[in-house]
Amino acid sequence: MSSRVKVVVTGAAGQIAYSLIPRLVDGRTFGDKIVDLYLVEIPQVVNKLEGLVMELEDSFFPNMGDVKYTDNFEEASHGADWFLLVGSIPRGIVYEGKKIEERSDLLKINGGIFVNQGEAIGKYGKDNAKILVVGNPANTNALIGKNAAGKESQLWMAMTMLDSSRAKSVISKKTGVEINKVKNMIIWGNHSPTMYPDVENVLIDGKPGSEIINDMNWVTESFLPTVQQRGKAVIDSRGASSATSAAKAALDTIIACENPTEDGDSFSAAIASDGAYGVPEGLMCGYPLMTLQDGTIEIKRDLTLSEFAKEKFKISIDELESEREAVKNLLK
Ligand code: NAX
Repeated sequence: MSSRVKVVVTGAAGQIAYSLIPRLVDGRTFGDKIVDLYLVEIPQVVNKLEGLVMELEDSFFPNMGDVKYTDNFEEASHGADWFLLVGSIPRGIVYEGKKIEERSDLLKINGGIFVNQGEAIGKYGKDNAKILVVGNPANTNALIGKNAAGKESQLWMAMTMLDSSRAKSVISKKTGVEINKVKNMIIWGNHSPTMYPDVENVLIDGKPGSEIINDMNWVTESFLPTVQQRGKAVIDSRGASSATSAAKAALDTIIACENPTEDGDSFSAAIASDGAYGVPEGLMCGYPLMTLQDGTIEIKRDLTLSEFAKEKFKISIDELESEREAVKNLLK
């Protein structure tokens, strides 16, 4: 019999979740494991999940196990292997009469949610649970959650895979190399416009970007702003934030964690710094990660950053530090 995996998804009635949840049980993300789902929403909309569950039942997913929904996160968290924390208030919506555009507003509104969810994950999640925070501001929400959970054996991550996929797409278009031959696409720092997508250590058909891309004007005037501002560009066009691409990135993060990383490659996510690459300890920082054969996830440590890269990376580290300062009352 196949083994089982229990996955908790918050924000389950939201737009990312609508694209994400069916693909958790389609037999691809978790291979042949049976996937039990526990879907979580706020009380005002939790009943909408009945309809989503109907659709899942009607979709013929042989790998789908038990599906439950609730507005009680604690109840959902018991024995879970994976937590996909998508639920939060996105940029651009009107909340209590104010349009939420600023990161500082997002930090305040969303931070509180992650204290409660973190405590429940620490108490009731599996000891080796993996937690992927998608809801923005993702890095600092993850910092708050990890701190509240207080369990080092659990792995807290914030999603930067979407930024990495966006950067791969831009590089593929620029160089004419197929997107699946663009590897080791690292996002250093924060999932915010200060992120630094590493155009030098990326491997383009096996060769480093520092050899292939000899066009610093393109890097500074086109590549960096395109990747850093892509989320805003999607919002401006759709009137809603990235959804299907964000869902795909969450699935790709799970797949990257569940399977060994190929030699030379890495995947992007933010995890707690242990001081690697000079980042202050504890900050949830975007790093190049590798999944080893035994399933351990580690920071890839053998990369060199140019002075240009260090300068860009520092801007994002400084932002992460100021966000940590802004939520210090939520960090016990
Ligand atoms: P939606 O507004 O469509 O859905 C969010 C859902 O979360 C809502 O249904 C809401 O009721 C629910 N929710 C709020 N608080 C909750 C709580 N405490 N427990 C459970 N559910 C809760 O937003 P959507 O477009 O799905 O985006 C979700 C989050 O992802 C936003 O914060 C957004 O900014 C963030 N994003 C993160 C990305 C990343 O790369 N890390 C990219 C895409 C996206 O911008």
